[in-house]
Amino acid sequence: MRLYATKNSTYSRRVRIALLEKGLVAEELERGAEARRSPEFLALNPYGRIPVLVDLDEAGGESVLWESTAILEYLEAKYPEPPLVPKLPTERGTMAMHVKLCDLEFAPHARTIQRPKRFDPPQAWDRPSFEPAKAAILRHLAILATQLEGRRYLVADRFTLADLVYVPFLHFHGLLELELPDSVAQWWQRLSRRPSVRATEPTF
Ligand SMILES: N[C@@H](CCC(=O)N[C@@H](CS)C(=O)NCC(=O)O)C(=O)O
Repeated sequence: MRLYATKNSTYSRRVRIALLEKGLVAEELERGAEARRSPEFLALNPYGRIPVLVDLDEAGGESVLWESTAILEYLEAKYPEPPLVPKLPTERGTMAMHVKLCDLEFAPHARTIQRPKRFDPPQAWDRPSFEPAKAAILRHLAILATQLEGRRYLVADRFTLADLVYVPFLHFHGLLELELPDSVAQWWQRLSRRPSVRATEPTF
């Protein structure tokens, strides 16, 4: 199995966490911004984005997958133990809802702020775009806080993909200058203590 990623990529971190949780080892190939524009990489993922996972398919050929949440679902289907997806249909539906909402209501807004703050000099920051992004994040966090009230994890009282997808973005709550609601802060403390989460911390 090969994972095209970088150590500091948020979406790739999701896959790196899932691999560790499942005790799987992939050959990790760093593909920074320039390498992602190469014809070789675009032949793998025409969108030029990481993560990309290459694995053997059922016919003995190679499957190439991109989109972090699709890769997470694939890993679960092919390597179901230990499970990162609950068994009950209602729990699965709830998990899928949270995964989707993370990508619709949290990750893109977090990225609007954290990407330039991490990678660009301050004079290049589009500061006016930060305010609506932060407002959208705060709105979402308030809803998430009610979902987490009295719970240790988002679904099924254990760590699932619903929690995992948030990790790389919540990691930057300090950089985003967010004050986390109590139930979210406690959840984040719990998540950040996991060995898979600690082992994949970005270097900046
Ligand atoms: N929806 C994609 C987003 C992937 C993504 O945006 N990855 C970033 C790195 S964290 C990237 O490759 N950006 C380069 C680009 O968008 O051109 C996923 O979930 O995998």
